[in-house]
Amino acid sequence: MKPMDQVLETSEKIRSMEIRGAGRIATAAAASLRDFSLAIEARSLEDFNLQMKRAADLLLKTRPTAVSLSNAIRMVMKYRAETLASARTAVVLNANCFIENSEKALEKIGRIGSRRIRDGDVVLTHCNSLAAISVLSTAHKSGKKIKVIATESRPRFQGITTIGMLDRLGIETELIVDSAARSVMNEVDLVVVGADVITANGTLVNKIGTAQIALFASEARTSFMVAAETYKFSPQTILGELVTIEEREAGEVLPDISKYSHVRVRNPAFDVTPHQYIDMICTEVGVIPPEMSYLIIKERLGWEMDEDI
Ligand code: RI2
Repeated sequence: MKPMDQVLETSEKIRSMEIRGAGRIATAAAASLRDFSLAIEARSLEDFNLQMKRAADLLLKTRPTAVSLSNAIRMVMKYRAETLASARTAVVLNANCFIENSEKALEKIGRIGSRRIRDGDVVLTHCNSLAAISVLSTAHKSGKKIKVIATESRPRFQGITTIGMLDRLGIETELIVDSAARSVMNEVDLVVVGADVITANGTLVNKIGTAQIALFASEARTSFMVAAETYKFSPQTILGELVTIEEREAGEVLPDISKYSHVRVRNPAFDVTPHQYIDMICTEVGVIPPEMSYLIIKERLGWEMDEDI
């Protein structure tokens, strides 16, 4: 396989959602860039930089919403080197460092977030988030008896992946259709979801359906926690950039649209939850109120105002 074919293959897996989940696409992109850097033959440092940039651009274009992808690529591509050999070493180091930190972050989020779960709690989760599942599994492993209610998460049914994971962990789980979220909310003690993007003012962009669950939770006075690694925060939003909401193919919602003449199927993959509905964001550096997101971006992502302007 040619080096670029490996990048194309990973890009296609991310685009088609064979590899999915904000964290998983980020680590897959980092690993792809690392493997590409080791496999390419470059005539000079400039040639290496150019080839790396092409690969990074390909991966970046796969899914437009999750900022984890651009943050991961930015971190890997932040190499400064004088020679070809040191450039390669730096890319490998950056990528491995990102992947390792992201694994550690998941563990820490689990340890911190699980403290908010009490013995006997009922927790509702939406879609399939490794960060949210880390919180649930850590609570379960620490001996707390919990029950999880998981939504199906149409149209891609990531909820089925979630119930499979929870089942393997031995956690008592109930599966509901997305529209049953309000019906069960009065039984729920805590909602835990993941994040695709958290903006500078603490707004959450996550799987379609999250915003209505947050609204229901707020109405029922149920706590709402977001579990997210700090690389899910968006530096671009400090500059006023809006988050692009990915619209996916109609066929994911309705396989045969051809028999209708006047119907258009809309399939936004994510929605926006205002920070007022979020009680806490559990990151690897601690639990923060959403209003502190700006500080996470400045301090954790080492992001400077003049970058990208
Ligand atoms: P982790 C997923 O996006 C879901 O929206 C999920 O909440 C989020 O990524 C975070 O997942 P998609 O790829 O990074 O299913 O916590 O569209 O695993």
